[in-house]
Amino acid sequence: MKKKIFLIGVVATIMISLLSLLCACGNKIPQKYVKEWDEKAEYSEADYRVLEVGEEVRILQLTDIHYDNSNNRKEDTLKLLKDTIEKADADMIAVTGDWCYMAMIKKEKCKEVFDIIDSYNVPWASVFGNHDAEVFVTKYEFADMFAEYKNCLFESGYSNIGGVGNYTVVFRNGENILGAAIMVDTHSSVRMFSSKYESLTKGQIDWYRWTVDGLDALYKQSGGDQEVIPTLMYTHIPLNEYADAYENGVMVSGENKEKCCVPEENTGMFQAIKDKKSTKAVFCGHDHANNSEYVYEGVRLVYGVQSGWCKNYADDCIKGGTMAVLDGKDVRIEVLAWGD
Ligand SMILES: [Fe+2]
Ligand SMILES: [Mn+2]
Repeated sequence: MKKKIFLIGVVATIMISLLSLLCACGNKIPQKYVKEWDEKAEYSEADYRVLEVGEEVRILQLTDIHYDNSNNRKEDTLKLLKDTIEKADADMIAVTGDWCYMAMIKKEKCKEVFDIIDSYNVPWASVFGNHDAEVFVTKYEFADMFAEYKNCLFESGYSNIGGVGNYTVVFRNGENILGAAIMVDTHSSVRMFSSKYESLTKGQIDWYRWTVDGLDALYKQSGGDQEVIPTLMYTHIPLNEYADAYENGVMVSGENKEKCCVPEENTGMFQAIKDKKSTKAVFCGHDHANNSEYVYEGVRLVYGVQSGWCKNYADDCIKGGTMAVLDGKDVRIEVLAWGD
């Protein structure tokens, strides 16, 4: 019996090693996505995309759609997406990852969801979830797919700071800048099938600081009258401070029905957010049973409401989308519950 268990262990180890190797090979950066960041370079027009908006900007967050075989309500999911987008009347849609677990679905199937979102002619941005590129499909293959959609704002971003899809969207009303959304890739598990998560890199945090400085200079040139340009951050895996907020923060709304699955190590993004005084709110997904909004040390930490279903996980939680309205000073946050 022991021998049998040992053999199973050996086979499993070989399989995992082979899969890891396969993924490692797929991680090579295609030449067209190589873009080196130099901290000393000046922030320029190439560093952000612009969205023309009115006097306020409405951003609809959709998250953890999971259009894969863990989703036992796929038809409802498509209906939820359509209903929520129609109800939201948003200027931008931000999808914060876990579109579909790629080990459980074919790439083409995932495009059904992209097609629906793109069909509304609302610009949409996305960051990756831990499951999107976990097996078989790389983030660069996703980037290729996103590039086919005329309303998609996704950018792979600098290739030497860590992650794929760290980028910025500036909201402009004529000559005035209202604020910006900063999209941050929160990576995957430390190794395949683990529920321990990688941390944000030093490169990403340095890039964030540099980006806020650059954005603020633009903002001031355009006549911005706030102390610092107001920004929102969109990610997938919650920052470590979500767990701290759960313990010590002030809950504004919603509920948490599971623990906050944060990275093992806190590398300091929240400290950078506090130092820069720009980011009013952070929006994440990942923990499907959590949809709380906390204020923690002056920053709003928001869990987006899940926009899909996974069998036997958070089935009884509110589903829908999360609306943020940025008016050039502050942000109002509202849950759009599906079925209400
Ligand atoms: Fe998820
Ligand atoms: Mn996730």
